Amino acid sequence: MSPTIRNIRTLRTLARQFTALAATALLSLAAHAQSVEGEVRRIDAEAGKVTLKHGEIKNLDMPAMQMSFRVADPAWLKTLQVGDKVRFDAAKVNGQFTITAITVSK
Ligand SMILES: [Cu+2]
Repeated sequence: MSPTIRNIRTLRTLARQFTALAATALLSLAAHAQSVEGEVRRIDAEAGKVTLKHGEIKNLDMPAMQMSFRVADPAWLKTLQVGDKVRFDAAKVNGQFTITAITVSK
């Protein structure tokens, strides 16, 4: 076997291993549940904000309360309805409390 063919085989093996790793990483991302429980109280599409009654937000050192959040993607607001139970992640982005991920609980 020529060195070139051996190199190509090694590259193919590496590519397969990389693809398998990437798939595993994606799966673990998909399995990651948003960390905070909440309930939608008000939606302000124009302002790109949603008011949630939420549980403790550990990464923001915030107790349970009701408050309004900016959403990272305003299109998410169209998927929400007042009364929906949600799980979400929040962070402080440019000084504003911002929802970085949100899913409606089934
Ligand atoms: Cu709060």
